[in-house]
Amino acid sequence: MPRASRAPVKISPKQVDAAWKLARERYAALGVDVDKAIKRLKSIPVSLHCWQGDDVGGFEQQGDAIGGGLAVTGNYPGRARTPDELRADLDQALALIPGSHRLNLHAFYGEFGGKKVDRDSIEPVHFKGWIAWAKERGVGLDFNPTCFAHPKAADGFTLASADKSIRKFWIEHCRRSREIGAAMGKTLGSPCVTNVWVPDGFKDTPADRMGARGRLADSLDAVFEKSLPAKHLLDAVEPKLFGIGAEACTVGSAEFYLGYAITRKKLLCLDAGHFHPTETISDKISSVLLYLPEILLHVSRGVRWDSDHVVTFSDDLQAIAREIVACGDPSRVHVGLDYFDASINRIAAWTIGTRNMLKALLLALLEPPGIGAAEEAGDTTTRLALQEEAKGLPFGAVWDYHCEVEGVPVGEAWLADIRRYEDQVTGKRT
Ligand code: RNT
Ligand code: ZN
Repeated sequence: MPRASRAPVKISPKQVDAAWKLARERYAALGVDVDKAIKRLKSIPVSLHCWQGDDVGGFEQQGDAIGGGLAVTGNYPGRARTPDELRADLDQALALIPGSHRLNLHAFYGEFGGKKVDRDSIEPVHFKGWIAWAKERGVGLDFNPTCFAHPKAADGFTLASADKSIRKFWIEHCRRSREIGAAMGKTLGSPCVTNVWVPDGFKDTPADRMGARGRLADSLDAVFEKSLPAKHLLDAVEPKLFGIGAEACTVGSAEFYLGYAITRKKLLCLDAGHFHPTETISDKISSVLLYLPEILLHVSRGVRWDSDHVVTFSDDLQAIAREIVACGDPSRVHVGLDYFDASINRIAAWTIGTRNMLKALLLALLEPPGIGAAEEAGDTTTRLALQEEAKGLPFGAVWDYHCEVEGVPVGEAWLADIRRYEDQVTGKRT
């Protein structure tokens, strides 16, 4: 793989400290307590999605196409091929990200010891390696049933299938996934957000949308029949606009799941790539938090047909982070990432996206209170002026200081670690 020949620029602790001191004063003048902002940032975990590490492959070794309207493009070397490789890669990424975070697992990442364990037979024991890894690191786990990449999902339908035996199979898979989530939450002492996303949808105009949606609602009710303690498990459901091969109608649409989540008291998962191109999830957060105590985010980046590009420090991301903070209690919003790019170093993809998420949260936590005060006074001119001036404030100096204190590389220096790991580990994988 081609590499730029430059060595990453290192910033000395002295430089970091000098810039931080000036930044702190500049923010203080605007009424912003920078130390408090950093303290709050440290209390917000981001759930890293395991599937960036192996192109949504999983460890069943069945060779089923990914399906479900999902597509991963790129062939950068070094994909994790085993649970141990994936865990080592995650350790490398986590070492470059300040704070303590979570890991979001999919059911087909279980450790099945070379045996064929079908999705309707998975058990907590298949995840004991992951639970031990998480426990050792003080990392919380989140979970997802995997309702794709399977012969019984090959026609694009799972919980909403017209075939009762197919529905039964996926109901059992999702029920077991909840039990696994609850076991993870119990062992780790932190609730496991278990998110149900199904790909079900029609390529072309359906004759009977209502029938499919009724079946999905009934299947979900069967999945959630057993009540499990909220201190171990939080159920979430995830809508989508369309997927490849499901362009005309996705059964689990935004309206479907908004109604479902509110009536069944589930978390709604807002994925940033699952709406119309001009729609943003930032604007939805405050609305859904009026009706639901907690929500889940899949922070992603939609680009044309794809909903899963690496998260960049975009206006969209900044707006999402701002709304998480502005709602008053960020603990009501569970922040997960959801993207997969196989065209660049996968550990860099995790690192870039997670660091961006945290940077955006920090920026939000540093918002000058004058902006809100101007709005309260009805002075929209001052609001806009302050919003725009805030964009030039030295938040990067605060971020660098945070990285320095947390013992992770400052600035682009993390890239050197990934290159070293690439030379020694991922680059040697075939
Ligand atoms: C698919 C959904 C879903 C998946 C993961 C792998 O469009 O976003 O969350 O990306 O479960
Ligand atoms: Zn998602």
